[in-house]
Order: sequence, then C-alpha cells, then structure tokens
Amino acid sequence: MISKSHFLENIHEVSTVLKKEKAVIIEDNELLACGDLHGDLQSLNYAFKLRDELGIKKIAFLGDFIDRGSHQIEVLQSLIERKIQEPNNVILIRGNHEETTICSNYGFLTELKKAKMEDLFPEIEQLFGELPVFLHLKNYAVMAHGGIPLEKNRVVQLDEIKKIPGNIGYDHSYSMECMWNDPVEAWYSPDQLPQDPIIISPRYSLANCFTKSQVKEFTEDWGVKFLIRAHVSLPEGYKWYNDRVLSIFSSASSFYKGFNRTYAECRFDTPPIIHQNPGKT
Ligand SMILES: [Mn+2]
Repeated sequence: MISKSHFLENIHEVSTVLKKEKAVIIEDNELLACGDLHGDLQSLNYAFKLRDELGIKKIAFLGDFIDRGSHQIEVLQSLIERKIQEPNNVILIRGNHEETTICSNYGFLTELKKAKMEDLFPEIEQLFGELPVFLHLKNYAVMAHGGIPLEKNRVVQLDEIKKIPGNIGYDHSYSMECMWNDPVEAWYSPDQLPQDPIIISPRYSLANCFTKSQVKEFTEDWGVKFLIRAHVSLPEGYKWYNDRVLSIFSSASSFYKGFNRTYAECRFDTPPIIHQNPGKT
C-alpha cells in the first residue's frame, strides 16, 4: 500500500485528468472490458496482463472498484495510478458503489478507517463525482455499469446522456440510472416479464429495468450492436441476457469466493470474446 501523502497526491493528479473527460466517453479503438472488481487486486492485475497479451491498448473498467473485497484501497490506488500513467488508454466508468452512501455502508469507509486514511474520504467522494458514467465504443457497443437510462415511457437518447455535465454528482437521474439499471431479464423469468411501460428496479426504487426492445431501440439509433455492462454478480462470470446485452463480472474477492473472473475482448469484426482468469480463490 502506498503512503497516505502519495495517495492524496495521486487523487489530485487523477482529478485533473478526469475533469477533462465528459460524462460519456467516445471511443473508436478496440478494447478490453472489465466488470465489477469489488476490491479484487488479483483480478485488476490480471486484466492488465491480459490486455498486454492480447496486444490491445485500451482497457475499460465498468465500475464497482471498491466495497466487499479484501484489497479495496489497493484496487482504487492502482486504478488511479494506471489512469495517471495512461490517461487515454485506461477508462474508468463509475459504478453505484462509487458513491458516498453505498461505500459508507458496504466496506470502503471501514477499510479507510482501518488504514487511518478516513480524512481522505471527502477527496475520494469528490473524485467519484468526476468519473464518467457511459462509454460509446463507436459502431460496436455502449457500456455502463448498469445500463441505459429510461424516462416516462421512453428511452433516454445518447445525446441527452452526453449533455450531463462533468462533475455530475450522484443525483442526476440519467447518470444514476446508468449506474443502477438492470436488464429486466435479470429479475424476471421469461414467462413472468412485466408488461408495464416502466419497470421499477427491485433493488432500488429510483432505478428501472430496461427491456429487450428498449435496448434494441437505443443501440440501433446509435449504430452499435451490443450493450456491455456489469452490476450483477454472476458466479459463472458472464451472462448474455438477450442477443444484445452482455453482463460481465470480474471479482472473485473474499465476498465472491470461487466466482469466475471474466473480461470481454471487444474486436470490431466479432462479438465480444470472453476471457476468464485461471486464478482460483
Ligand atoms: Mn453495482
């Protein structure tokens, strides 16, 4: 673990990098996508090793870096260092755990206290507010921690998400939904799919579930084939909810012992290629 003063310097340095980014990252290079880490440092290190082996420059982390696992501070420190070293190649997307209420209750604040670093918490909270919430990989996929935002019977369009200012805070409804929403198939079996125009998320009353047809509308409008997202813990490491929605999960930290840490290689001439980490927990 790095020293507190070095960590604080890095937080300030990465903040100047993140302030230049918009809420939506627009990317036209092939990349490796990584799902929830939840304090799994081994998974983070493996993701970079895999990127290098595959000869890909870019790597995107789809949120939930912290909480629950045993190396939360190290994971956050390492991601910040990597972002400083390679600001254009490392993409950090905000998850619902990169937020004050959640990370005060699910482990991160406790870890900071144990490490006698809790006075850095306000700086870290501010940093979380500067993270982008959405990634548009041109002609291929849109990516977010949760998924696409919805509003009053309609799918919020990508250009509306793009208008979310930097330093968004957690309360902006579109950004909050990007972090929290789920595919409806994650909660309901095929014969029990609700028909309501808006399906409230069973996990959070301010979030929604998006349907296959809503994803189709969104992805077709923007000329992409897939929605790649994280947010659901999957022992098998990944799941296709329909032919457009891929969910990946990359943590096998103490809380997710035995899970398959999974990453998605995004090459333009093929659907996402699944890779799994051979390391066992
Ligand atoms: Mn999540």
